[in-house]
Amino acid sequence: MKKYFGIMVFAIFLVGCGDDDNGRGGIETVPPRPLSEVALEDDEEIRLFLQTHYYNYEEFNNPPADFDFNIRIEEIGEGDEDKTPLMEQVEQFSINISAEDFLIAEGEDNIPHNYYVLTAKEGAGLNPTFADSTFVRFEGSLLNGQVFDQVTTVSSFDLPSFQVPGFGSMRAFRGVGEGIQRLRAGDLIVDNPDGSFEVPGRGIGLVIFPSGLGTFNGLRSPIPQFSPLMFKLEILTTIRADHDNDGIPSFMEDIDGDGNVINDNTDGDTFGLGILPNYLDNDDDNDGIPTRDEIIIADDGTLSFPDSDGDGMPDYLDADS
Ligand SMILES: [Ca+2]
Ligand SMILES: [Ca+2]
Ligand SMILES: [Ca+2]
Ligand SMILES: [Ca+2]
Repeated sequence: MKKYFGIMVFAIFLVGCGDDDNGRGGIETVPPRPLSEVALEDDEEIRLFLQTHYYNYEEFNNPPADFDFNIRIEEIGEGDEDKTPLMEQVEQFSINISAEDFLIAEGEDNIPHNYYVLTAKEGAGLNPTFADSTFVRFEGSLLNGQVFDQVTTVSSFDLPSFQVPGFGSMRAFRGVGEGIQRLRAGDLIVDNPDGSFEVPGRGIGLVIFPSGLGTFNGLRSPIPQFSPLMFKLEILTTIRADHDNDGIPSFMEDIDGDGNVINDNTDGDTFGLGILPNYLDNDDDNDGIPTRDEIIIADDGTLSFPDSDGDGMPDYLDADS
């Protein structure tokens, strides 16, 4: 806990100055620590947590009649020594993060960040892609169990939003977007007589990620700086979005194939203060012909991409054809 002491004092100072709680004041005045150093430290903390805790897997394996399908995590203590630790039940993934993703310190590119996903109940539907629009329930907490955000009805998450650089509210929880993609959605939506609904086939799981996939050095009370985070997730449905309605599903507008649609902007054009990436642009090569008129959509929905001048660049991305 010692390392947080100075930060607590700073947080109190910020409140005293009437700053908002989104941490922007802190970003300008607290120098961020190196991503690589924090990533290793966070991973150690997460792995220790996974080795010393277990979840109610026995209930998920043989659900009692009144089971609420909530993940409950306990510390392995006296009488629990025979429980299987989370470490043996999670899958480990890794993605690279660069300092520029936070619009902060320079010089640290492609630093590996491990995150861990537990599938407590496999969904009956599809895996969301990185460009899908999803409907989920979630509960976000610190590793000590303190809950800082929760939606028990339904929340809509457009997954590309988690990859917009900077400290926007979504990028600060990129690990959530990654976790959602590793779980499966439900299939059928069942309406209840009282007007509510349920998705019995929904996927239920947990993602635990380092602060480089979270708020990092941002101040978002009550999350301390450089804090690993944990989210329980229920994936209700996922929609293969076509954000710009040009006929090409958004996940197919990731031209460089890096799992991120924000950084693909063939014609380099802008919109307002930001860029207009292909997945939001209905004329990707800016030749005045809508993408929809430069591709072929068969009756069964199959797409094909003509290349009239044969230069290897399909017409819809090729300004001179
Ligand atoms: Ca599209
Ligand atoms: Ca991309
Ligand atoms: Ca075009
Ligand atoms: Ca061409």
